[in-house]
Amino acid sequence: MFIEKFKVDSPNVKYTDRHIESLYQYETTELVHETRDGASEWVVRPKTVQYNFKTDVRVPKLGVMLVGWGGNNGSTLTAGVIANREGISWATKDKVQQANYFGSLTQASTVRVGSYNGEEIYAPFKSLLPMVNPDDIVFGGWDISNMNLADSMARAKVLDIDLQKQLRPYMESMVPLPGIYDQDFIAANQSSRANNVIKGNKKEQVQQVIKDIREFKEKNKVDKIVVLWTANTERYSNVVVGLNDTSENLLSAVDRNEAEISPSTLFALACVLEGVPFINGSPQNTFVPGLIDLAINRNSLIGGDDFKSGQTKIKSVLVDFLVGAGIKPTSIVSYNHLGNNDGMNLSAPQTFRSKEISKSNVVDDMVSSNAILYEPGEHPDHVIVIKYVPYVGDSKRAMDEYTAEIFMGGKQTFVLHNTCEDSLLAAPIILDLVLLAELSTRIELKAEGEDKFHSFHPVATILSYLTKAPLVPPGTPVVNALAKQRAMLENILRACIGLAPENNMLMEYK
Ligand code: NAI
Ligand code: DG6
Repeated sequence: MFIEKFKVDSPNVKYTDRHIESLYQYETTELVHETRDGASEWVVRPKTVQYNFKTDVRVPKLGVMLVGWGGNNGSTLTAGVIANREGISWATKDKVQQANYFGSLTQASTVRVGSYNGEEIYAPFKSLLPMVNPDDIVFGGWDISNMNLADSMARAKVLDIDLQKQLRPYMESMVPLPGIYDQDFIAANQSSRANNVIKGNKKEQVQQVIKDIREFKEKNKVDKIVVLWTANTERYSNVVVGLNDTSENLLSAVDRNEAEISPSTLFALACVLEGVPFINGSPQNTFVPGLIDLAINRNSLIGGDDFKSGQTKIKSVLVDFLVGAGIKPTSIVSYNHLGNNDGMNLSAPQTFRSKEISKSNVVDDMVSSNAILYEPGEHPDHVIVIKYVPYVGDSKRAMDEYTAEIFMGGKQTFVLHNTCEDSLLAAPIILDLVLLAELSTRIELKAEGEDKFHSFHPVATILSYLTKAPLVPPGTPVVNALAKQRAMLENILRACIGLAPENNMLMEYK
């Protein structure tokens, strides 16, 4: 059964005009290595930590500024949100299609809230806490191409033509602001696109981005802005001592106009200086140590890296299942071919390398969780291939072969073939990222023993479910397994309304 919304009735939860406050018992464990009577053993002690959560319920008017707004993802997301807001439907060769948010965790998935008369009751994920309604988002952003969003949507060749015709009037007047173009960081094949660029040195470019954010906020009368990079994949920046290793060094490197500071780092820097959340949807190391350092010092949210849309999502389910079942994946070979501008940019070795790194490390936590299957340091062979095939356009083909060792030396091989429009997978993920980033800036918490409420750590691990290479604070474990990532996010939001984590024990029926 489905319910639209619910309210929690508990002595540990208080609803006021400004906040939802909850008192929450976090059940965890403490491990110690003890020596008793000359023998050493691991001892696990259950531990309860009390937390107070306080969520500001005043949902702001949100501005979302996309870097790479005119790209396939940027134009598809903008079009999709307008189509939903305006209730647009269109004719396809199969049926009359209504706009929807399929693929969005916040808008199209549900959470279990309990049992009623022996029936499981589900509510929308977005009903857990007050979130921005996508209808109310004002979109804007930057692109090194000056094409308006209606023409960008046509260039992307993602959406049905009847839908495009209906959306054109809404999108023609949307023109991206000039972007920061540095041909050293993206493929040479992108140069013909770059007709809309911010001039000046790096310091001036950062100042221009800050000015753009302020003007956008003022012009559109929005309360808050979130900026998200969905521009081309860049090559990795070199991390160099004295250049970008600390916040001070990064800032003075920008002042010196150092060549090795990438456009994405400049955008992120502008956002951190302005206290605006910044999310990186591409694989490059935008968040060099100096930038992370600055974001932590200024408590400004950063999240990333690289949207987890299709092949990697399946990988982080399948390998988790295999390793969890005691089966040993030994070889994973992932081919991709695609014909959109992202594919063209990734045909250069240095940008491909960024994507290869991001796609390769996505099973590490699962492998290292099972020392029965893997020797220390042992890892499945994991190969990533990406080829540019213009004819298939945005309709990416992802082909995977998984080989695993089963009982008594047997071998099991899975072959997967996935075909779908890449941007239709990415757009709802972008929406979730900005909505959840905004929400997380309204949550404060306090563990027992702490005297003041504080925000989550500015490196937003809460967004991990949506990214291939989750950015985590130094010393924090990286979790790639999809079910764990979803559970983490859902359970934190449940804690904010004083509900226990979803434990699937179903004791009511035992
Ligand atoms: P796209 O190439 O269609 O769009 C990128 C846009 O960024 C282009 O319009 C380009 O002109 C613009 N751009 C390039 N450098 C810029 C800069 N410095 N400042 C402002 N604008 C700039 O690519 P698409 O398909 O939209 O993908 C965007 C990014 O998302 C890529 O890096 C891709 O690897 C990443 N991504 C995409 C996924 C998907 O499923 N579609 C999944 C994971 C990541
Ligand atoms: C080549 O695979 C193109 C990439 O931009 C991917 O489409 C994108 O990174 C999505 O990857 P995945 O593994 O999440 O499907």
